[in-house]
Amino acid sequence: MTSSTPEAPVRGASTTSHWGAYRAVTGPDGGLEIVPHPADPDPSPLLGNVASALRHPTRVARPAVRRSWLERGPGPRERRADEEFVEVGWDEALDLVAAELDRVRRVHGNQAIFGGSYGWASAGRFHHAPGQLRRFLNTVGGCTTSRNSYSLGTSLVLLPHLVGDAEQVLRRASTWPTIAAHTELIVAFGGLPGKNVHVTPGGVTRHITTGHLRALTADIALVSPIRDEAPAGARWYPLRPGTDTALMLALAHTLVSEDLHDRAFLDRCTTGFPEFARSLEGRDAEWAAPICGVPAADIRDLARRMARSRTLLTVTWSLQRTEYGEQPVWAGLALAALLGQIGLPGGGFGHGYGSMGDVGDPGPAGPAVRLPYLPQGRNPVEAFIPVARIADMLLHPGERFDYDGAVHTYPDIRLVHWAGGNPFHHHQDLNRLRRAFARPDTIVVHEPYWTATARHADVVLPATVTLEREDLGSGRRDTHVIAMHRAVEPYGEARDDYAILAALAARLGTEAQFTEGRTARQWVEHLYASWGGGPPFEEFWAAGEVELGTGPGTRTGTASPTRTGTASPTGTETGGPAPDESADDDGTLFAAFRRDPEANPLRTPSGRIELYSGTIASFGYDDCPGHPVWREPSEWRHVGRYPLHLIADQPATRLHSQLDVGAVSRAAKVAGREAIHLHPLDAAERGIAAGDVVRVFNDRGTCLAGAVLNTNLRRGVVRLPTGAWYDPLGDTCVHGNPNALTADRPSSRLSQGCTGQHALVQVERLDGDPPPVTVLEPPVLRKAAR
Ligand SMILES: Nc1nc2c(c(=O)[nH]1)N[C@H]1C(S)=C(S)[C@@H](COP(=O)(O)OP(=O)(O)OC[C@H]3O[C@@H](n4cnc5c(=O)[nH]c(N)nc54)[C@H](O)[C@@H]3O)O[C@H]1N2
Ligand SMILES: Nc1nc2c(c(=O)[nH]1)N[C@H]1C(S)=C(S)[C@@H](COP(=O)(O)OP(=O)(O)OC[C@H]3O[C@@H](n4cnc5c(=O)[nH]c(N)nc54)[C@H](O)[C@@H]3O)O[C@H]1N2
Ligand SMILES: [Mo]
Repeated sequence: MTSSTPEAPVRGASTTSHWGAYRAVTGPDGGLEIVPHPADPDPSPLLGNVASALRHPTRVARPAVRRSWLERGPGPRERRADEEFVEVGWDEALDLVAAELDRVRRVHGNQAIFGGSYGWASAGRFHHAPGQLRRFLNTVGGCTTSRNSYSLGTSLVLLPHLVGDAEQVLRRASTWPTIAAHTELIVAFGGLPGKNVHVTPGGVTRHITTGHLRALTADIALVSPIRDEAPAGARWYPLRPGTDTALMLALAHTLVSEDLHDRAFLDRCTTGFPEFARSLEGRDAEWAAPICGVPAADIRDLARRMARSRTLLTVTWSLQRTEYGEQPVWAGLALAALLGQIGLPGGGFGHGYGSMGDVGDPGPAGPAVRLPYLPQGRNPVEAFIPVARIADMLLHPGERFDYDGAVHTYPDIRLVHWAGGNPFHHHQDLNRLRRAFARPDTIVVHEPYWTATARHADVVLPATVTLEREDLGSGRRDTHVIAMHRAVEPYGEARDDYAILAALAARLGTEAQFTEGRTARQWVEHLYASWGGGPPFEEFWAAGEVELGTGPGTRTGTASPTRTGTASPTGTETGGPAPDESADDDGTLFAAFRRDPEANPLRTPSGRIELYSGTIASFGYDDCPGHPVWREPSEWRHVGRYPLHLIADQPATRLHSQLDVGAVSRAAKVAGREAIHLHPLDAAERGIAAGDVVRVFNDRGTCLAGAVLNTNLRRGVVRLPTGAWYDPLGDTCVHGNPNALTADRPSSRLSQGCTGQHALVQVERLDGDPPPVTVLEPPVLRKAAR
């Protein structure tokens, strides 16, 4: 990576990514150099993965078909990651996939096709792979889809019941400048992890969050089992993982028993305080202290400080990615309501500060931009799953499941079509997912890389990466719309997802409907024109960007630039089609509600914040009753045999599993495996030294990792981030993917969200030679004999 100054504009291809805008220039040695956008005050270290991964041998060069599928045809089968693949020509691959799509829809109906295709894919409004795939599948009769995200699967179901709208809490809370001006105390459940804020779905040109985090003057109570990356001067409350709700209830108990709660606010703006207050009986600081490992005196003291200060209570998204993940969000909201500061600048409740770069980012001056996206068409199939129920669905066709007050049935899936995601990274209990992937007749994957998902597919279609195609890109609070130029030729025979799907559509008779007669470039021009926010396209393209709020005609205060297409509830956490994003920020919706709750009611049954929800209570779910409760995680029954709490959080060195073969990600590996952090005393007890290869295991599986000793962990807690490319040898991932260990257990019957953040494990030193990592090489590939 080299740097640049605004005075000396860099030529080369402009582009953007989920971790920032940059240019690709040809360096003196003819290689590609990645230069951060000159306006970016704090470019992401993840840019260092791009050039090294671009031509890595694990790129998929040609269409490839699993040998057993090619020879014996579609059908359930064990799909081994180490089976041989046969490389075929594009025409043959496309004929095979089109014929199989056609067979499945004719014989079993379109609901037998799973096109949920969850995943972050790449930035770019047009070439967003899951959106492309769903548009295509909708032209051929539709498919079973998925709802919500792995990011926020629990909160997106819960919050509408409590405040009427998840967006209200997620994106319209106080901005960092407002926090700097007003907040005296930040109580950060889950911390404010700086490692996460370089990422915003769809892109970001100016990374400002790290700067704001460094400049914070408020007192910070860091409530987390991990102290890494805490802002300087934060006071650490090293609680036991999964016990935040107990701590919050005890804080609430202290406020109520010492009469520090804001009765006027509770009367005017909330419903259910009496029920909530009753449920706090016996939930005092002495009760919570042994559960969460925070002394009772500290709990009382913190509650009192919260009551005397302008307090922002924030909960990271990680806390809801757990069993009973509703509870810390609901209890946190209720606790903030007791303080009576919801709707005041710099006070109240926040969700996701430090989880994503755009939370708290004021964005461009003036209203946020509504960007165009590719219309998805209409899906006539009604079957869906909450996104993290993928393995359940494949293993249990016809079985019923609860979700948000209704009962649904899992469809019988025969064909899985995935583009832009890596379920063998993102899903839990990967040994179970392997059994689930044995059930369908056919699995088709579009991928630039030989990821574990590609290696578990039947047909792998090589996709281009961003630098090999043209697009336009911008994120939710971005200050720029970036012209994404093509910098290099496609790798091998890789094609754009759009071209792949257009060719499939041609074989199935829907090409005109899918393409509307446009080339990829014409679509990019069309989307740009329908946005209507910048100078003429040619000017935009030559300049490489439009800066929002400065150029003529940008963000005409008049009306929002038109969006193309219909809003879709999926994909917004992944840079996909976004619902309406109006420009309210700085808590203005809550501010208006607080000023006059009768005139500006919330979209809840009571019009107010629901500390008790009659609706949720009426569902009768044992695992999510009508008010927040502390529940011991069911995983804890294994604590005798598996005494260590594993935290499987987001990796600092890449985005999920993306570009794990890149230089920054590789440089952080220990003995070629993902690094696991252990407290030195926990390591010493097990005879583990820094740099050792260790076995991390429980009843579900095992993975190998490289030991790092870290005193910033609570004792008994180990941290192994997600995203090492899954490399199975039996039930062991030799490369360090923590989803070999996590449970495929939903948050609750209400939301059915992902719970991958936590698991209990044991760790021991691996003696002898560790088995080699194989995922840095492509699988065994044969040329088709003809
Ligand atoms: N244990 C545990 N598991 C977790 C989490 C956790 O906290 N703990 N977090 C979860 C969360 S929040 C998330 S969001 C998920 C993330 O899960 P994913 O979004 O599935 O992860 P990515 O690695 O980003 O996968 C994107 C894939 O798309 C491919 N790709 C990129 N561009 C293109 C393209 O243009 N076309 C095609 N066809 N493919 C492309 C990439 O190579 C990559 O393999 O993981 C979840 N998993
Ligand atoms: N570099 C990088 N940034 C990313 C991503 C990435 O892959 N790489 N992914 C992006 C995506 S898709 C998402 S959804 C967000 C996710 O944002 P989050 O879900 O908030 O992020 P995580 O890193 O999984 O977890 C944040 C922190 O929560 C704390 N924590 C874990 N368990 C507990 C607990 O029980 N109690 C308390 N109090 N604290 C706990 C740990 O300190 C952990 O580091 O991150 C985004 N940012
Ligand atoms: Mo996420």
